[in-house]
Amino acid sequence: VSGRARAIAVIAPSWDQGRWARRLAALDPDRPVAVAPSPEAEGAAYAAVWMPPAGALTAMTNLELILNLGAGVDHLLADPALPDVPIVRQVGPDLGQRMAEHVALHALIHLRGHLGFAAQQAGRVWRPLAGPRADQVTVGIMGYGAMGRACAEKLAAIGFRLAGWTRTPQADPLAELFAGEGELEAFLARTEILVCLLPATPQTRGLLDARLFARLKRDGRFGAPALIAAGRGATQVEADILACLDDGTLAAASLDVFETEPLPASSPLWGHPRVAITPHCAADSHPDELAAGVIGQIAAFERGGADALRHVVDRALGY
Ligand code: OXD
Repeated sequence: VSGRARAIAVIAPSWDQGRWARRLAALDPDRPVAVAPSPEAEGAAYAAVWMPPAGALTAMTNLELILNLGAGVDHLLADPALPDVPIVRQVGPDLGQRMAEHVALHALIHLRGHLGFAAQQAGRVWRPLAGPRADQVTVGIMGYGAMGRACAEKLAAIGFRLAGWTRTPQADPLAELFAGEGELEAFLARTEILVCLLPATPQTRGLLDARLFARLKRDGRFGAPALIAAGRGATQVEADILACLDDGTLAAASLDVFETEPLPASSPLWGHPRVAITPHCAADSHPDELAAGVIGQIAAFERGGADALRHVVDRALGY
């Protein structure tokens, strides 16, 4: 409608859409914000989405830009009818801070053998266990983008030694970085606590399997390695995680993501004494924190077009 700002549609049916819409409208009062499904949402230029139902974006004939309200875009890219407009995702400091809190907590849980103490407490057992210090243990981060870097900062402050694995070669004073398939072996050979933040792409599907866990470092002060998975469940083979926990290839695991979510009640992971489970909330998106970034991206797009956008998704790479 001429004279009116181009509208935003909020399409996030598994979240509190009204709250996102109210927050976006409060920050950009001249711009209509509509919650889907509605004719207003269907006519909007901008789609602010989290796991939109299949077809919801195809129906938006005025669509110019998709703003993914989380970091991962695997579910968007799985839609064969996804409109050919730019997609931006969340990569900012808020999600980085949350992910870093989660990863630092779980790295310390494994460093200090806390799952063992929890089991002892349940049995009223008083038995001190001494392990290594953080500076004697290497945490290896697979997926060393903005979130991986945020984790590295917190882990370095605690004293951990750090390694990172990336798709293309990078350098970082905080961590020894390894790139690509060719350097995966060297990365795994020094990693004692493996943190996986990788997106789900055809290249990462099922990467965390028994063969990979067997290549982690196990002859240091830390002993058998631990896994912290907080990227996407599609990157892991849960049957292998269980088998490796049971045969000692892995000492323990912290899992925030799963092959099937919610994790089915029948999964043996739930009751495993050396598994810590969280329900995919390591780095949740909060409208109060992220709405300003969404509005900022739209303002940049209206001023400078697609070239002015940040954190644009590369469809071929899948993130
Ligand atoms: C995300 C997530 O992708 O929370 O942001 O999984």
